[in-house]
Amino acid sequence: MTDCLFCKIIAGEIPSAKVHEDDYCFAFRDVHPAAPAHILIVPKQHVGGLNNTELLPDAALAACLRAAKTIAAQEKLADGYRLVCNCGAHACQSVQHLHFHLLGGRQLTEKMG
Ligand code: DGP
Repeated sequence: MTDCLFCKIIAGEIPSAKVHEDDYCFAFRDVHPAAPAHILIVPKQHVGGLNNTELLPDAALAACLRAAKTIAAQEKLADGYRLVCNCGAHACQSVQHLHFHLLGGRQLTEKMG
C-alpha cells in the first residue's frame, strides 16, 4: 500500500531498527519503547488490522506469531514477554497495518488495560 507507514518501513523507504525478517513478516524496534525490549512484528502483506486477517494467508499470520519466540530468544527474554495487538479505536490502534507488539525485558504488570 502506497501511503502506509509500515509498508514504507518494510520496503526500506523509512529507516527502522530491524530485528527479524522472513518471507512473510518483518520486525523492528518501536520508536517509542514501552519496555526495554519493544518490537513490532508485522506481516509484509498489507492488512489494516486484526479484523482483516481473512485477507492474509494463514502462513503470514503464523509467521508473525512464530517470530515472537525467535525474537524473544534473540533479545534474551528468557523470563517471558507479552504479545499485544491493538485493534481499532478503543484499543488505541494508531497505525492501520496489522502489527503485534512484543514487550519484555522487565517485570510487566498484571494490568492489561
Ligand atoms: P499502535 O498504537 O498499536 O497502532 O502502535 C503503533 C506503534 O508504532 C506505536 O507504538 C509507535 C510505533 N511507531 C509509529 N511510527 C513509527 C515509526 O516511524 N517507526 C517505528 N519504528 N515505530 C513507529
